[in-house]
Amino acid sequence: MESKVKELTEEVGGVSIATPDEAEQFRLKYLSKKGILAGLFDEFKTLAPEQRKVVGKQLNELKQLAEQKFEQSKELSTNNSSAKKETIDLSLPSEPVELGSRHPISLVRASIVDIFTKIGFTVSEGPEIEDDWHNFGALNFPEDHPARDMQDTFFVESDSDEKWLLRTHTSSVQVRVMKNQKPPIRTISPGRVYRNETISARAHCQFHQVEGLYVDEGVSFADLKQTLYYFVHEMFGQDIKIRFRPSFFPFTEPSAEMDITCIICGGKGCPVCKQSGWVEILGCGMVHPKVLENCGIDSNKYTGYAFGMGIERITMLRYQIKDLRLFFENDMRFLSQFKSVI
Ligand code: 2NL
Repeated sequence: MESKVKELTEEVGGVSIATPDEAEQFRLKYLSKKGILAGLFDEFKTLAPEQRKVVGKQLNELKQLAEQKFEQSKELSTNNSSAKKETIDLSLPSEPVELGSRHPISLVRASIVDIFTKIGFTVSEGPEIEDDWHNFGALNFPEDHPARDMQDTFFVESDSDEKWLLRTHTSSVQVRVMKNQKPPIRTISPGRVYRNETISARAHCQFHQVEGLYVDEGVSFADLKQTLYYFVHEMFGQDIKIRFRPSFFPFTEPSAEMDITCIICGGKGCPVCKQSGWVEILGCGMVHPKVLENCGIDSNKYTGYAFGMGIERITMLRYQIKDLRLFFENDMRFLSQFKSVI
């Protein structure tokens, strides 16, 4: 038995294990319950006590050698696989860094601001939570006007006697400008406004507006028309036609609404313009003398024009967007389409 153990020690010492498969075969052959070593230990039990001393030592050494070999092979195979996983090709170009994009409403707001600041308008901003006077009273809204109703306006709960609300237009900002500055006043006020509307493809409870105001001596409706002609041609191109229709607002007299040729069909008639060839883009008029007086401006000396437009509407026409709700959902599939327009 002594020579058998010696032979096996040499054999085990010479084995080289390269793959997990070979390691398993090695374990089965030498170290498993039915393997060669288990057989040798069974045989060992039958030896005479004086033989056991010598053979026992050799057998234990053989067992240790086999176990060592097997353990080493395990390390080898795990090293190999982790080395494979971590292979990095340092010559590859790096991942591109994705740039964000500006929201279409911000893009159009910025173009509107550009167009008007080029001809001398300043930009004025103000609070989104307003008191009743700045939003309605100063603007000549009668006490029983439906806009003052809960159904149309979001009121803010407060302990004071004053009624507070979310502004329904940015005219409230222009009221502040007129109260604080002397004419000539030439300003636009872009910003978020709120109305208690049922949300649909064409209406939302929050949207964005740009209002314009020009107050000075001798300001006329002709000035208003020319300024708006200039705006539309800058915004939509020189070929666009414009028409004014009479309208009514409590804060302007006379009042008008302005249509432009439908951008989608070029005036031929389509579902967007309801086959009329025209789309409405803004309301305007001469500032009501009562509004000037409410803000401390002498209506015998000064006149003014004003206009207001929804930024969503202009953006929908400019980019042919059919559903207003897309502006507020922040769906990346929609927003990332404006990357190239930065
Ligand atoms: C619309 C109509 C309009 C104004 C806004 C205004 C502001 C002051 C005085 C008088 Cl401080 N008027 N703004 C005038 C006419 C129309 O907006 O349809 N907006 C979306």
